[in-house]
Amino acid sequence: RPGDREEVELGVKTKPRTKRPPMYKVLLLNDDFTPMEFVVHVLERLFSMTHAQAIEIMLTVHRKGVAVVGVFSHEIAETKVAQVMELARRQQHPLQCTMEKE
Ligand code: NFA
Repeated sequence: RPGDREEVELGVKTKPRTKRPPMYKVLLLNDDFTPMEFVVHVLERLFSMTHAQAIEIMLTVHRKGVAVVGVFSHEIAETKVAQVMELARRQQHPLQCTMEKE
C-alpha cells in the first residue's frame, strides 16, 4: 500500500504489540463402547482431575457427545491428544480425542 513504508520508517501508526500465543481446546468425543471407568482414568491421569471432576466431565461427554477437557499451548495440546489416543489404542478402545484453536 502506498505510504506503508514511510509509516514504518517514521514509526507512525505502528503500535508495539505483544502477541499472546494461540491456545487450543482439547476435546474428548463420546462413543458407545469405551468403558466409563477408562475415560475417568484417562482424565485423572492425563488432565490432573480429581475423581469427582473426572466423573463430571466423563458424564458430560457421555450425555452431550463432546466436552472440552483442557486448554493448552499447541505443543502441549498435541501431546495430550497423542497420549489419550495411545492409551485408548493400547486397551483397544475407540475413544477419540482432538484439538481445535480456541
Ligand atoms: N458412552 C460410553 C459408555 O456408555 C462412555 C464414554 C464416555 C465413552 C465418554 C467416551 C467418552 N460406555
